[in-house]
Amino acid sequence: MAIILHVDMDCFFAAVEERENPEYAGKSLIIGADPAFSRGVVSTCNYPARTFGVHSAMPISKAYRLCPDGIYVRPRFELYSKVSRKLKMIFKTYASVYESGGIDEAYLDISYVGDYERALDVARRLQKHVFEAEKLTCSVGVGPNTLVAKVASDFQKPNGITVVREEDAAAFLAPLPVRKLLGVGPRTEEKLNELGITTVGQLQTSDSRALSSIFGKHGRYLHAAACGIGSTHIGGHHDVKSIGAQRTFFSDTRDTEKILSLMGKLCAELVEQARDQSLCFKTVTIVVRYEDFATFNKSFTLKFATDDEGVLFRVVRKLSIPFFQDSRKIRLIGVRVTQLYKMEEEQERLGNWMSNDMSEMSNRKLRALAPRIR
Ligand code: TTP
Ligand code: MG
Repeated sequence: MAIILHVDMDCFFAAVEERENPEYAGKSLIIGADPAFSRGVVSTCNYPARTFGVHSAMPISKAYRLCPDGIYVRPRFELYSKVSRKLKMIFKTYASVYESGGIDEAYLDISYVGDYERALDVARRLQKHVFEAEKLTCSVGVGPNTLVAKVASDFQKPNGITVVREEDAAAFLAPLPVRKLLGVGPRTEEKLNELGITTVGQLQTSDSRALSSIFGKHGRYLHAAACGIGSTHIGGHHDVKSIGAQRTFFSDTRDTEKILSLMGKLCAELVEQARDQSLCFKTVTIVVRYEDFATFNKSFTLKFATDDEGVLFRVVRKLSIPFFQDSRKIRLIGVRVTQLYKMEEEQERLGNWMSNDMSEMSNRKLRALAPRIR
């Protein structure tokens, strides 16, 4: 029997800023673009700000209308990445089978505990450990697979623990809106709602063949996911050839700030995933899909492999600029890194290339030597 734990930090960027700035305590805090310029979006906000209806990806101008007395702060991605790395070190001490789910979340296979009581114990210990070490709260979900565990971690935020046993999974999911399921984005949600399906329970009782005829292969997945059936396989990315992430905008856009902000987030995610596996990359590719579905790739290969987020973002920004000249709106963007090397091998390569004493340099210094494009 598999037992999977999913841990997700509470209002991550905002929580880190609150920790660093005690004067923000108790106030509504919104991390994102500068409301004075009105363009751009909210990255995240703390829980007091959420009571005004503010949420991630909302235009910052709308957030400002909803919450004019809030504190508005620009994101500091390098800081959040640093904290994320420390958190991941803590998470990893609770399971040898581990997978990062993004900058502030991870899946752990804790089947070794044997039963759900002990799993709850692990969840409590992990939460306490994270708080004591980093003064940040997280929410934890425990379930029979990654899908249920992820929904469970979101169920009692902030600072919650939700344990869902295999036999309770379908009933647990049933009252939730379909959007809560992994793989149901805004467009799938819209299509399901048009069919009169708004809750997971309605999806459970829908005819899976009818779903397949509308959604293709995804239809079968949707039905299984609604019933609480999911993967128990985590980690184990052997011989990774590439790491990539892409996102579709909720509505097509030509807003360069919004596009670059999402590009930044994708870069942070990619670097996170690369570092989790001690990988560094040499080739960076961006994908841009316009509103008419015309799709283009553009790549750049660095002289030496790196896992530096700043370098990655500079390359991505440079590659993106020509796409902003087009009159069409952008529907989807993606970032992919290939030519992956194990960090230690790359250090050796760099070390051989440079003088012997330079090969004694620390990781950080080596990273700083990574080529920069302007
Ligand atoms: P989430 O875990 O989705 O959100 P959160 O941690 O802020 O809040 P919650 O308590 O609900 O988990 O995302 C993690 C971080 O990723 C978030 O703090 C900021 C960033 N992010 C963006 O920059 N843009 C986005 O649209 C989203 C969803 C997140
Ligand atoms: Mg979170």
